Formats: sequence, C-alpha cells, structure tokens
Amino acid sequence: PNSLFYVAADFGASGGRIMLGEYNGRNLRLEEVHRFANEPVMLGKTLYWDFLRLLLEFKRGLTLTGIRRKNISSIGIDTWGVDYGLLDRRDELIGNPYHYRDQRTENIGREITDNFISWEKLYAKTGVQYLPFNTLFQLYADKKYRGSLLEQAESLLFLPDLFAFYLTGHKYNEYTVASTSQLLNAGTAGWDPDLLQAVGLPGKILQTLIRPGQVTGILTRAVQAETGLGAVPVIAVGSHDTASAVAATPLATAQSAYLSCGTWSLLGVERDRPLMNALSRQNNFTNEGGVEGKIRFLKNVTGLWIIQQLRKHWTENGEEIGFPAISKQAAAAKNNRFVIDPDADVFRAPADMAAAIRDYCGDHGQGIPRTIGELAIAAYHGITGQYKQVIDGLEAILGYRIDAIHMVGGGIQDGFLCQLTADVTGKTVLAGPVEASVLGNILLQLIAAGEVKNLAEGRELIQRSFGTQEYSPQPRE
Ligand code: LFR
Repeated sequence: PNSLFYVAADFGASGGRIMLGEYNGRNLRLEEVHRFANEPVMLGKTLYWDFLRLLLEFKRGLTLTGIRRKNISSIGIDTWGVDYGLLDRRDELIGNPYHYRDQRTENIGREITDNFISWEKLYAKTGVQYLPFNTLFQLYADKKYRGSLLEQAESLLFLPDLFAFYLTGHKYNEYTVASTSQLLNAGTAGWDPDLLQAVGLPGKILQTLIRPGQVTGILTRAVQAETGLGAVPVIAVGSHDTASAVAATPLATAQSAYLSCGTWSLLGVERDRPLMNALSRQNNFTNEGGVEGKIRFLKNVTGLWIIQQLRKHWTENGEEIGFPAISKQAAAAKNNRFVIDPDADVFRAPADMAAAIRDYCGDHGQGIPRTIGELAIAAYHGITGQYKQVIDGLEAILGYRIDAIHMVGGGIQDGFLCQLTADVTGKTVLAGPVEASVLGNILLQLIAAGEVKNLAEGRELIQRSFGTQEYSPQPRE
C-alpha cells in the first residue's frame, strides 16, 4: 500500500524542526527536512523571540518538504507554551512576541496576588503552577507598561495559533496551549471571564477554543505560491509541545511518570481529572490540558537550559564544545560534590551561566567549580536532585508509588543524564523516543485522519516503531 506523509513543525526554545512522518499502515518513520536554531534577540533591555525569522524558516521548511514529496496529507504545529502575539483589528501583528524569560514580568505575579486575587484562589480556579511568565502575568505586564498596545489588541494568539494564522488565515486558540496560560478555568476547561475581569484585562481578545484533532484550515493561496505546496490542510494537534511529547510517550503502566527532557524538564503523570489541593498547591504542581481530554499533572524543572547556556558561554569564549563532550567531562569530574538549585532565580536568564554557577556554589559553601566537568556536574546534580524531589512530591500527593520514569525528548541522547536520573530517583528509567513532540504532533494528525483509532493505539505504534532503552538504578557511592 502507498505510504501517507504528514508534516510536523515543532518549535522549541532552542531550536525548531520541520519533519516528515511516513506512515505505511504499520510503522511510522521520521525524515528530517529542515532544522534551525531559535535565537532570541535582546533589543535594548527587552528579550524577544525572533518570530519573523521563525516564520521564514517554517516556510522554507515547507518549500523543502514540497521538493521531496508531492502528496502531503496535512500539517501540524507545536511550540513551547505561554507566549503569544497580539493582532489589531486589521489582523496586523502588534509588536513582536516577548520571550517568557524577559524580565518585564518580575514582581507581576506578586502585584496581582496582592491586589486582585489571592494565590490560593487563582490556583483553585486555574490549577496552574506559579511561574513568573504565565500568560496571565504577561498580559498584565503589557497592560501596565504598554497599555496602548493592549488597547489596540483584538486577538490573542498563542505561538502555535499565530503560526497557523499566517498559514491559513484562521484564528483560534488551541486548547492544550491555552491550558498553560492561567486564563482557563480548570473545572470547565473553558475561559474564565471572571478572572480576566478581576485583573482588568480585555476578555474580547480570547478566541474560540479548538480541541486537538480538528482541521482548522488549508494553506492560503499566498502560502501555496510561496512554498510550492498545494491546498494542504492544517490540523490543530496538541499544539503545546509538552502535550505532544506526552501524547507520544508509550507509558508502560498507569503508575509510570513521564519526563520530557528539553530546555525544560516536565515531570509528571497523566490523569483523567485535574487535581488541586493544598499539597499540590504547596508543591506547585500544574494541571495542563492534554490530548484526548487527559490532564498533565506535572511540574516544570529547569532542565538542559543550564547546560545549553554553559555551552553558549564556552563557545563565545573560544572553547567550541558539544553536548556529548560536556556530558563526558561531567561524568569524569574529579571533584563532584557540586550541586545547584536549577530553579533558583539566579539561573533564569543570567548573562554568564558559568559565573552564576560559580557564585552559587561559592555562596553555598561548596567551594568554586572551575573546570568544564565541575561546572557541568553541578548542573546535573541539581537537575536530577529536583527530579527526585518532584517524584517524592508526586508520590505524597497521589498516594501511590511511581514504578518507572519514562524519559523522552532531546535530553535522552545523554546517557549519563538518563543513568543519573535512575540512580538518584531509584526508579527504572525507560528512554525514548527522542523526537517525542514531533511524533505526538504526527500522531494527532493520524488520529484526525482516522488512520489511528486513539491515543492508546498511537502509543503502541510509537513503541513498535521506535522502541525504548532501559536504565536500571545503580547504588550510588
Ligand atoms: C517546554 C515548555 C513548557 C513550558 C515552557 C515555557 O518546551 O513548553 O511546557 O512551561 O516551555 O513555555
């Protein structure tokens, strides 16, 4: 039988890729068409995404896709969460989308919870963890610092929605990405108009919520002409990258946790219903919307961001070094007592990550890490130490033991990280697939097309096509 071809556009905080999925009725195969860096731009004091460049790379990727294959069934888009673009009444983009690490949201969460709604109430309504860059907080910062721009805004589109708009001309908000914004009500899974009103934000900018698995439009004539593709449909997938990654995680048992490992580490479990109680709030667990009506009960841990920023620092200082070499030197570090708290504020967006780690270790009486290996091991210990804490928190809240951790995403190419995760948590680690977001994206397209029945069948397909690697916990000295 003829194969079917699906395009996944997956934008992460450090890079994007356009991939082709080939489905032959039994197995799925991936082909990389285009990969590019995602390099934010500091403009004065403000950190922006380079949205125009990302859109250009997207369209370039579509052109390259068209050269390889003529028969594309559909396109799906997923990106990181919380960030957005605002359109005016002529559908022009108002300003450039801000990076969630931009410092304009500093103290905003505080201001909102002091003046408008307590954190307890906000959490009970939305079920979303406290992160300084939640969309709710960003919009409030827009109002506070650039009120005239927000006044002009007619539509808010999260990043995946924004890309989709420029491909098809249709505006909507996809549910999984909307669910990380802290603008949804966890109980109804719809917008919470009272919340916006309480904080003084314009409700009219919110769009119709679309569930993953729907066709939302076809490429505009202009985009068809630009890319050489035909009238290809765009499907709303789990457009939050983490929703897609979890969709593609073939969890071995209902008591398994997933750990999506990229710039961020997202560690949690899949549930049928949101869970908000004092313990989940104190531990800052979030309830994000998944595909097929599932809830991703998880916590963000600052992940490879630290290692990525170390590498950037070394590269800029003339020491070209790849991730495998960094990992190797960390594993071999002579002095390996160093450990940081990766979620400490000082690591959110430091100008020099190596200096931030040296200062942290110095201030905490650990001495000063100096070599590449020592700096990196401080990060590895910090990250895996947080994993352990999150697992302990999950077990306390859920009242059962997690029996395995299923790791996916780019980070699992680092065998040292996988093994250390097993050792520190004492859990069996199952690793794979690497391209989880891309595969979850394609899976939703297959489900929309009726080629795959549901999530469970899709996960079997992914397990069958890509397999997993097991790491057993070893006693630590
Ligand atoms: C992962 C991710 C996380 C989100 C963070 C910021 O790529 O989407 O889920 O909390 O990026 O958007």
